[in-house]
Amino acid sequence: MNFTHAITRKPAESYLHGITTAELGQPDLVLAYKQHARYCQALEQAGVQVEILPALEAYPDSVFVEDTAIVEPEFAVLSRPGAASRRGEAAEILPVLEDQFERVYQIEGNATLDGGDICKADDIYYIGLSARTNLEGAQQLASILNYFGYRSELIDIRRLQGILHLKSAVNYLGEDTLVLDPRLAAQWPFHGYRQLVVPLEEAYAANCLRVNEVVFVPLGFLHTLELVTNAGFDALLLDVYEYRKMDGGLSCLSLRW
Ligand code: CIR
Repeated sequence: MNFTHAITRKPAESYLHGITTAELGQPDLVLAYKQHARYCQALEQAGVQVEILPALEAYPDSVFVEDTAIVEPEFAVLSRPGAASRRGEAAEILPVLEDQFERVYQIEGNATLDGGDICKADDIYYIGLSARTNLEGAQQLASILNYFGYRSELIDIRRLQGILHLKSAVNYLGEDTLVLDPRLAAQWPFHGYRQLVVPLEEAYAANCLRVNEVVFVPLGFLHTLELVTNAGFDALLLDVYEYRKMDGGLSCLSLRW
């Protein structure tokens, strides 16, 4: 879980018109910019070099840059976002990936895949099948990962109400520990891990993010904060409420490797 680099993208003014199911009202752009700047600063303070890409007005959801790729130090995979309004975000990030990575693969054809559905735990990749990631997308990614020696497991979340991406509900913190939504806790293959199960009313906070020595925890979820700190992690609280309004969370705002 050691990251030296990250990519983020500034929110566009069109962010207000992104996709959402949250029913938390319109984001406040000024606060969104502030929270984004603080997030980038927190990555830097955790020891990561951050490249901040310019806003893309044509793509309201483009601040959620995690969905456009899967990155490892030795390669990157360009995704093919499941939401039609987001598909063009992939082409926008391709030159950036080509600049940073020696090998860049692409999800192709009718396959769809959002980076938010990909949860890495040491040498295993859990790939969510969701409303955004289809079987073909998952299989294309699994075969690229396999070439590089990673195992993959598919996790079907299509029946879980209100869970957009796999990482909306489960995240790996290192030290064999998952933070997860109670609805995923019983699911194979998550049994074998030390589980920090957030209460259902704090389901949003299952999207915590480990960056080097620190675990980013969304502000406002006391029980989750306690779970993370009691498990021995150093937690850093970050306010991402303006991103929650558009169904996004801590992991969605960056690509890390
Ligand atoms: C969307 O619906 O695509 C955006 N409004 C939210 C994307 C959140 N991304 C993520 O969980 N990786």
